[in-house]
Amino acid sequence: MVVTRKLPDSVETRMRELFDTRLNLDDTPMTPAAIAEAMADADVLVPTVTDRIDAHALGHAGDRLKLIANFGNGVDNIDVTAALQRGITVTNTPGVLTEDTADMTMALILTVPRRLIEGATLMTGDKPWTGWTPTWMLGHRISGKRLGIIGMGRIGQAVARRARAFGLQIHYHNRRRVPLKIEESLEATWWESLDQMLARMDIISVNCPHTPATYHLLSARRLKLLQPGAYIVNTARGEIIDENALARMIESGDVAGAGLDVFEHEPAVNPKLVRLARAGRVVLLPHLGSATIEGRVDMGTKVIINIQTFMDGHRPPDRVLPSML
Ligand code: 8YV
Repeated sequence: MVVTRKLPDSVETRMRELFDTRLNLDDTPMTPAAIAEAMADADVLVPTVTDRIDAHALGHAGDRLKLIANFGNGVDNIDVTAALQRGITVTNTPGVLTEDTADMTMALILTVPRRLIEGATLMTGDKPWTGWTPTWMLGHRISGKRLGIIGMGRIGQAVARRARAFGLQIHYHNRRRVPLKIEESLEATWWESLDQMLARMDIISVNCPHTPATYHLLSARRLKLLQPGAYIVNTARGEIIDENALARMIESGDVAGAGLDVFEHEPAVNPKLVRLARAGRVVLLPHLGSATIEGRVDMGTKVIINIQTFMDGHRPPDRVLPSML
């Protein structure tokens, strides 16, 4: 079995105890050639979001490769259809990073309108703080505003629970309406039309997976539907937003600001967004949504359970099925 990146020590130790494991102790990202080589020899591959397991890479898979146990929830780094066609099972790690990702989403929902980063940066800057004034560095109130959640799965619902406690009104767009019981408990309003929802929200939170259907879901056309005072928070995947269009609209004042934890071409960050961040208009984070030691250990445990179950001849619990794509 080949693990492409350094994982928490306890996870690596357990993997070594249970399986014949090749680890990546110095955490150097594997080149496509190194991944191809690993896929040719291994029975199990444990990749992460930083590895591209596309149809070309899968073309190098040896007959032995039967399981790709992704260390991560999103599987947009893997061509799952091509893997399944080759008889390779794909698993992911759902559930264990829900609360951490929702916390980070809520943090951005607070940080952007309340100008936390600008304020914190000022306190450690070259110029001393000149003192409190009644009209200086005013942000916008969270309470009473309308939050539009795109993608009301586990993470979207966890965001909604938090947001309600901050007095936000919950609205959502999802392919399928969620059960009435959940809607009622969150006092959430379903919008069948994403366009109509976008036009009426104060804050948008992106919490859906990246699939061919959600690529640039927030296109230039849809971004234009937003109110000029609206903010966007994205802790899902950069590809869901047309980043260039978003940057242009923030620059021109047609969107108030954004909090982004994910980017279209990670680890590259759009220079326009970096300029806007320096100007205090957007907050950028380096894909920290699930970055807690507890979360990463839980993810590792899920990966191990998926592999062990598969090796024991059973269906692993977190199989990625074509209907999920
Ligand atoms: C993970 C993520 O850390 O699980 C996901 O989908 O986006 C991240 O929070 C990453 O995928 C690890 O592979």
